[in-house]
Amino acid sequence: MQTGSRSADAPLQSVSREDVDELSSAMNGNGVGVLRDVISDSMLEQARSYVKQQLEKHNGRYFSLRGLEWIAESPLDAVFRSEGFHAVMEGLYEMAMGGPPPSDRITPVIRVLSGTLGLRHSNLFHYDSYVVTALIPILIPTRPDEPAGHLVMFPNLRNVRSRAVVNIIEKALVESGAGRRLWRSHWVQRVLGARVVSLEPGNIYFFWGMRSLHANQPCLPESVRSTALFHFGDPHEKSIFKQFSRRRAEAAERRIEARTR
Ligand SMILES: O=C(O)CCC(=O)C(=O)O
Ligand SMILES: [Fe+2]
Repeated sequence: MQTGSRSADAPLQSVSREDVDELSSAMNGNGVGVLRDVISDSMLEQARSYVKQQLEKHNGRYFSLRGLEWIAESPLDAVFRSEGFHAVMEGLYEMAMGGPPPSDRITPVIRVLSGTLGLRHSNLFHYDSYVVTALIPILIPTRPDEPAGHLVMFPNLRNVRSRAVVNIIEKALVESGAGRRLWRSHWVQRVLGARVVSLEPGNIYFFWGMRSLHANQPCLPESVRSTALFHFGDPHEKSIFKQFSRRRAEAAERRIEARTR
């Protein structure tokens, strides 16, 4: 159990076992399973105020926050702590892996794309380190003359790697500069059957983050695009090789920061 208690009287309490089955089939089929209209307008409004407030603290520049601190002070905490949400995440993991998850920890992340640093954080194709990813769109650009920053994915391009070291080497290659230039190309996206997923606030999008190479498309530097990601089930969490991939990710982040100064 993670900090804070789970709440039964909260969003997603009416999600059934059949809903989880349906999500899983959609994720296996076209890459994404969607729970529609499960985040209320008032929760979205509050989440947007939270984003606005945080963006001011970050001087209007791209930022992302990871872990238990931000979620505790965000309105999305109600989703994060709900029993229904945990049941969906655990149910999906078990369906994919045929056994219980290594822990019941969900890792929450918020991303706010804004300015030129936001552009640099677009089209960064990657595999997540977790089997199940849930994405809640908070703020998506909607003017007809501006790009919305859609999610693009190559659904289920690989299987979950049983060995951590294989996973780390493969991620380093796929997420290299050359690799990313390849995935960004429209031709490669067409040939490999990439899917463009337009995100509608109110819905929750589920996909196999560890199997599906994915990134967000860019939006205008003067627009704000914000998503919350919930990662669940890292089969390699106890591996001694984990620190290498963490260091690689941190170094990549520093390089992106340095290029926009
Ligand atoms: O913001 C998005 O649309 C995707 C972000 C993502 O894939 C991640 O943070 O792992
Ligand atoms: Fe991701």
